[in-house]
Parts: sequence; structure tokens; C-alpha cells
Amino acid sequence: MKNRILIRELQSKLGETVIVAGWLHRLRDLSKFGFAILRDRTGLVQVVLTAEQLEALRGLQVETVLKVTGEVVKKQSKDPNANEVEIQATSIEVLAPVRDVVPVEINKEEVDVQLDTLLDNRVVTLRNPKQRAIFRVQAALVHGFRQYMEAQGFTEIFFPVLAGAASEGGAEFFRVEYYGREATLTQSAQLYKQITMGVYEGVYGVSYSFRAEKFATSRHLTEFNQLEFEVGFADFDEVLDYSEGAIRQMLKTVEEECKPELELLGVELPPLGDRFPRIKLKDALQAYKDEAGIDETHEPDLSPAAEKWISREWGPKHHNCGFVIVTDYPTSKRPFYALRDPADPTNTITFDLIGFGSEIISGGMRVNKYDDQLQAIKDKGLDPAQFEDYLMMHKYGIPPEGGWGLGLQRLTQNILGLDNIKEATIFPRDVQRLRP
Ligand code: AMO
Repeated sequence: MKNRILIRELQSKLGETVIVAGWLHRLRDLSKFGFAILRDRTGLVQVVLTAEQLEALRGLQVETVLKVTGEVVKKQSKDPNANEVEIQATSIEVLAPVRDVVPVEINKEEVDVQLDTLLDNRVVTLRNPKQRAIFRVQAALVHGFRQYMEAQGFTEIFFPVLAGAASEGGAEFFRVEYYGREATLTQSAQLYKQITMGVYEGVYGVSYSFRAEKFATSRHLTEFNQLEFEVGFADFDEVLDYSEGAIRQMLKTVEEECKPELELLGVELPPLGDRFPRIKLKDALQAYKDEAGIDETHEPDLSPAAEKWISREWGPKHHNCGFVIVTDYPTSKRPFYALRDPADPTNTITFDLIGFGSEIISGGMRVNKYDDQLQAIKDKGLDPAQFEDYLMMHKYGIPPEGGWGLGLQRLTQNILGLDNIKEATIFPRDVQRLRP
């Protein structure tokens, strides 16, 4: 809209006549005069209405789309230091009327409804400033990821979503009818990012991952995004360094780009310490036993409770850091492409990065020799014929390499302290939900 000013910019327009546009967030009717609170993508502003203007707005529902022309004036306030502005309206135009009462109240600080109601009404609940803020933070995380990867000189890849075979093994994949034969939705970009190691040496991308999860949990979606990364000619420590570097940049970008959003959400980002602690799985389980008194030392993985403890208590206490890198997972728990430890084939050179509550990254070094990969596929009970294209890269030479995948919605959930991952997913899909 020509000459439109964003609400965020009004502060510098004191005394000027401006045009603003947005949604009628609230109407405060004081009978002889009143205020309209207008909302745009940058915030809220109070519009002072005359008796006639108020009368004209009385019949309108909240969320009516308005164009307001008026003078920017200093807002009357009891606090002499308050520096807010408001608009003295000279004209108000309805750009789009609202047909029905909004089904849930979205103009309070919180949308005070159950999660399912929040999501059923996503079309409008997303307009609440706190809901909106969550996905601004998410966008900044991705922005930071791209900034970091570009600064390393790596190449962004756009991975396919339809594939002929499942990429992570297991049964958690969706089948799709594809011109009379069966295709799957990719569980990750794993096979494709590895294939590009024969060319680009360092790649990254934002992928769509689909998992036919059997149960709804507070940390699992059936569709989510992974920030994918793969690098050649690098050793394990370098792969870990890249994961730490990316997260540091991502949180820095959030701080730079999303100050108002963090303030609105009342969130302080997790501590990052000097270096993310790196600990072997067996030592992490031992610490959990020694310090938290819970013995899971016989387990091949960290339980959700152990993940929470190590990243929210152990990491902050010992390293002033909410991110903990756990390494050395057993071969039985890792996929067919995980490189085995030459000193102990029951162990893999892999890691999970536990980020302030739960696992957010999984990764490690990969098998890069043809015979080893063929054997590993067979050892996992998979059919090598399904992996013909993938094995072609091993046949024709890829460097020693490693990488990782970061669950975007998990990271958003954890740094913002949201109870359920669906709150960190703009249009979540889970076992029950396929709308809106
Ligand atoms: P993995 O299966 O561990 O590894 O997934 C990587 C990261 O993605 C997130 N994640 C999920 N988020 C929401 N809902 C789910 N159902 C879900 N499942 C996983 C987590 C997890 O850490 N190819 C490997 C990565 C690699 O080795 O490069 C992979 O997909 O944050």
C-alpha cells in the first residue's frame, strides 16, 4: 500500500500525518469517545476516535481490516517517562469486513484455550502477537543457520520429498501411490546429502521429514523440518564443531532479529558457555546415576528424563551450557549409514546434541567404503537392491565424511520453553491432525 507506515516506525513520525493499516485488535468504547487498537505485523497502536468514528466502528467485529489516516501524537500517560505514541484519526476505511465473531479470543496476552482448540482455530489464533512471535523466532533460527553455512562456503541443496525407498530404515515411513506404484515420503535427506559429498564437500539444506509415528507425544510430529548438514574430508571433532558453531550463530541471530519477540514471550535464551560439553553416552548415564540417583546405565540410549536432566541441570551446572553433545552410541541403536568405531564394532562414531530439554540433533561419521556399507545394510536386515543409487556413490568414491540433522521444531520448542512441539509448529501434523 502506497505511503503506508508500519506501526514499529510511528515513534519517529511524531507530529506527522500518516497512513497505517492492519486489523482491529480491540475496540475500547467509552461512550462519548473511544479507542481502536490496531495491529499490524510489527505491533499494536492505539487510535483515538471521535464520537462519529466510534459510532461507525461500533458495528464492526474485531479483526476487521482497516486503513487509518491520522496524526501521530504523544500518548497521554501517567508515567512521565513513557514514550509511546498514538494516532489521532482523521479518516478510517474498512478494507475487509469480518463476517462472524472470531471463535476464540485472540486479543488477550495469551490465547487461553486447550492446545487442540488453539490448533483447530490456527487460522485466527496465529494472529495473536505471542503466537506470531514463535514463528518469527523460528524464521530467525533458519536465517542464522543459512548465515553460518554460507560463511563456511558450503552449498545449499534442495532435497526431494518423494522417493522410491525409505531412507532411515525402520517402519516409520509413509507410502504414497505414485502412478500405479509405491513411493515413500522421505524420512530425512540423509541419502541425498551424502550423495552430494562426491561433489560439493560441504552442503546444507532445510528438508521436510515425514515419519509415520505410532503415537502422539509432546516431542514428535509426523511432518517436520530438519536443518541438514554434511561435510567431507572432516573428522568427527570438526563435525561436532560445525554443530556447535551453527547453534551459536542461530541463537545470536535470534537475539539480533527477535529482541521484541523474546521480550513479549518472556524468554531468556539458554546459556551457551565457552564450549559445549562433549561426553560419551556411558559417562552421561553414569553421571545421571551418580548425580541424579537414577540408574539407567544398562540402557543403550538416554531416556527423555535423562536428556532433560543432562541439558537443563548437568550442562548448566558444570559448564554453564544448555547444550550437551553426547557421543558413542551403540551400533544397535544407530542407522545403517553410521560409521562403526574401528576399535569396537559394537560402538559407532555418532552423536546426539541435547538442546535444553531433548535431543535436537542427531549425526556422526558415515560409512564411506562400498564393501562396509553393503555389509552394514545387510546387517540391519535391509535389502541392498533398495539402495542401488545410494551405493553407487560408495562405488565411485566419496571422501570420509560426516554430518547431522537438526529438528527445527524441537529446537524452537526447547529454547522457547514450550510444553508441546505442536506449539512450535505453525501447521502441525500428528497422528490425529491433518488440518488446517
Ligand atoms: P533423526 O531421525 O535422529 O536423524 O532426526 C534428526 C532430528 O530430527 C528431529 N526429529 C523429530 N522432530 C519432530 N518429530 C519427529 N518425529 C522427529 N524425529 C526426529 C530431532 C532429531 O534429533 N538422518 C539423520 C540425521 C543425520 O545423521 O544427519 C536423522 O534423520 O530433533
